[in-house]
Amino acid sequence: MMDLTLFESESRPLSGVEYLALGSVVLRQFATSNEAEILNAIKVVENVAPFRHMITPGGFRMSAAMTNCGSFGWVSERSGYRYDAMNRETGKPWPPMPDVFLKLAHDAAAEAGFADFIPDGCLINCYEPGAKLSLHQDKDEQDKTQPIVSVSLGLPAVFLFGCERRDERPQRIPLTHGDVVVWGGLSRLSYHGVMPLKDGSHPLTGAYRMNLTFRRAR
Ligand code: MD6
Ligand code: FE
Repeated sequence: MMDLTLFESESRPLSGVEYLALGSVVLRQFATSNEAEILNAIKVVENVAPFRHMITPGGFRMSAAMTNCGSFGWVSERSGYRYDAMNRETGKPWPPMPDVFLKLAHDAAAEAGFADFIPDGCLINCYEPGAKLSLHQDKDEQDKTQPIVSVSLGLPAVFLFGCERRDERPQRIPLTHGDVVVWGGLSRLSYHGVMPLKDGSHPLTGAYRMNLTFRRAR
């Protein structure tokens, strides 16, 4: 992994930028300075749109619990994956994207070289020990020139990233609280996933890992 910290401006000395592949980077600790505000915003969202375990088209219960905010929420059901403006569990639209989320996603994308990223959806994943995410591509979004911005909070996880085909060996990237991964450009359709979460306790999230995945769906 090439370390690009030498090229950083002095205005952001805390965020190390690590190159993953063409079009993708890890911004170490990019979200840490706003952690309290971000975690409060998640509480506000989940009060309106509670976390739930969605069912995959293959009939499996996803091990991470999920909810959404913004104009479009990503949902998985027996009938398939889709973006939906309504939360069918509550019969209401998804709660609005908190300003702190919008700014975080926009600024992280800009830092990674994707100017003017305005997400219209944020999928929030809540992992407990043992929960995982199998290798997959994010391909339900219309405009593949827009990147994906993924924010990790709480317990550490090993992120699998970087193969163009599902049967290739992915990179294993340890992610800790505050790290942000941005992928787009030539790696926009890279397969990625999350290894089963290890037991642990984090001072801010307890026995959970939270992940915010920002997308431009439409
Ligand atoms: C993560 N999540 O939790 C990454 N993609 O670190 C994803 O990549 C993801 O949770 C598509 C649908 C749901 C997800
Ligand atoms: Fe994904």
